[in-house]
Amino acid sequence: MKSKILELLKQKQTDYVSGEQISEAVGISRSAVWKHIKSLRKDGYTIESHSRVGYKLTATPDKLYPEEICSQLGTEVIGSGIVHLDITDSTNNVAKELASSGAPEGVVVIAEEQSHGRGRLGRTWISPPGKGICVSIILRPDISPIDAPKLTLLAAVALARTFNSYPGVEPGIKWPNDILIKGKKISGVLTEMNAELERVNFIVLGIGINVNTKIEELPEALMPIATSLSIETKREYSRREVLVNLLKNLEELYLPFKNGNYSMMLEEWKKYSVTLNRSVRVVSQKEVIQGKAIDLGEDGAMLVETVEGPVRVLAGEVSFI
Ligand code: BT5
Repeated sequence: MKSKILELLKQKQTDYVSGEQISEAVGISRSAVWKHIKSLRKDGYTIESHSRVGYKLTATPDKLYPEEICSQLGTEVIGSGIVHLDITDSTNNVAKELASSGAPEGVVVIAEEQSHGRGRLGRTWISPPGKGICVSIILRPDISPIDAPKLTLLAAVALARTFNSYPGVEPGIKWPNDILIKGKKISGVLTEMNAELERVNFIVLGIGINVNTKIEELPEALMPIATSLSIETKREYSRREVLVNLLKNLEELYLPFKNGNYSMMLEEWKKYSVTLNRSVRVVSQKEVIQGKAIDLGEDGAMLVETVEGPVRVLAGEVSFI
């Protein structure tokens, strides 16, 4: 009901819509219309009301509400459902719970704030409320668990495409899951999986983006290594627009991936890579590998030329040397 009313108010834009028109169009009583208007105001929408003329929407809050996202998506799979939360511990946790209880592919969980945003290996993702994007997407590809890392690469390409569409922003992908701008991290991907030996049950792609985050809003330790779209270009962005852009890019890459077509995506990854052809140190849970990053395998592994010969690296933290 609320989104229908919102739609009506948006259609009229500068004009008033009478309570009677809304009640007829939506099929509810005038007092029910009033209740929904109150609730929309509580959500942050500024709606003027005048006794004889009705209601007029004058401002939309900077929130990632499903009504605002859905109307602009036009996707088949990604965004098949949208869950919005003002605050949660981690959108990946919520998405995993939803997926475990049967939520379909494409469901997106968005939070304005996370109290325990996670990175890989127990690390933290910091996101000042309302400044960035914290989003998790449920996927159910028919793939084997060893192919799951490709989805991290796919998400990185979708992010790079998204950032690349803003003038003055040149994104680079640092293997496997960081998006950098001028060497500083603007976004990270946390891919989590629920699988059996041969089959993936579901994958949750968790993505964090610094959009309008100011450097002083981040902890001191991150200041020298983090950046945001607005730090880079000295202007504010509609988080809604950035999210819609990202979800569309994800869909554009994911639909072919589901049909086994991902070689173009891997080529695009290489185009955006800031890791290939660089001297790197990769610290994994088992070992430290040092050498030149020379290629990206079909499986998402990075090929490092070491003094003892080429080594395939499947996971780890890269630093440049
Ligand atoms: C990542 O891990 O970069 C994955 C981040 C994924 C976050 C999203 S938000 C939505 C979803 N829900 C979650 O709980 N998580 C996902 P990793 O490569 O391990 O990097 C973590 C490191 O990035 C930290 O140790 C910090 O050094 C750095 N970091 C943390 N917050 C940052 C920020 N806002 N901007 C830049 N760097 C940050």
